[in-house]
Amino acid sequence: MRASDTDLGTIVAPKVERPRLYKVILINDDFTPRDFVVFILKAEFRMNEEHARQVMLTAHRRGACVVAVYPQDVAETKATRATEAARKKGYPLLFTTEPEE
Ligand code: TYC
Repeated sequence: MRASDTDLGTIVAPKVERPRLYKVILINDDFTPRDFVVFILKAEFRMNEEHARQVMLTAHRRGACVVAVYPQDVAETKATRATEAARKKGYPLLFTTEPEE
């Protein structure tokens, strides 16, 4: 215990760091059917049809789109599950993760 901890005149604010958040990013490709991308976004990221279609179209037009932001373990698990679901169907669809600034 430090002397300052017992000093009744001192209020020590606990330093709580927020866990860093990670973006899940959807990457465009020329082969995965649009409807399959929408299906995966709804299934893995719990999006409704309209939101899923908007995200899919943004990735299609711009090359990539941020899908959602989560703690690192959740982001990596979701990106891996979604990518593997596409592989099982023979599609090259890719989800990546990167830390949020
Ligand atoms: N570009 C694909 C097509 O034209 C559709 C697609 C959209 C694929 C977004 C991947 O992240 C993606 N069939």
